Amino acid sequence: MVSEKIIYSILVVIILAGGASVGLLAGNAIGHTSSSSSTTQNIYSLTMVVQTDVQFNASVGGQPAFYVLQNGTLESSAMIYFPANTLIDLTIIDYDTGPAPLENNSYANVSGTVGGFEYVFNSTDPAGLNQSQVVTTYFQKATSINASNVAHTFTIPQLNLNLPLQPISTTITQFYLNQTGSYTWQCFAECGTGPLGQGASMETAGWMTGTVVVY
Ligand SMILES: [Cu+2]
Repeated sequence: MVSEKIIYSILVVIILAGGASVGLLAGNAIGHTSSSSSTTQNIYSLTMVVQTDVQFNASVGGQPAFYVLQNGTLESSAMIYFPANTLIDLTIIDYDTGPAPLENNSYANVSGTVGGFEYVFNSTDPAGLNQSQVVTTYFQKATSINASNVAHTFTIPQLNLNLPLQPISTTITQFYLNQTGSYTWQCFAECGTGPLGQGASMETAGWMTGTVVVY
């Protein structure tokens, strides 16, 4: 038990360190592109993390899950809150290593973001890249991801928001949600159990689906 606890603590530290450095990087990259604007704008920033092999239950075993990184901890994604009519800066760190088949290939396309693209940092693996390598080589502006290389999506169908996520990647997006209310968010990569991959995590709130509240 003691060693498990230590390993868990180390994992949390790695996740938090990774999140912080990527956040700084994103701030720089996006700050530079918008520096010509002189108006001050409220930005709501949120970081989410996809962890893999989280124990679902004894019969299912490990499943991937989305978490919200808040107050220094990974919290449930069953309810996610976003302010309406505010620029939302959402970073999603995906530690999952492999792709999953898409329910429909259109989920490989980015939609609902400012400019219709997302920034993809194509290695969340802490492999000792220096900052200049990261910025010049690994940051990509993408309007879609190769459909065979999507690990998960963060999708709010009713609000036309679709963010495809590559394996072992960090994705940075900016968007507005201009309609208050409660909406379902869902992953549309078939990453769950069963013949269609739509069981377990895919149908359980706080794993690969949940509610988004726009207030
Ligand atoms: Cu998924």
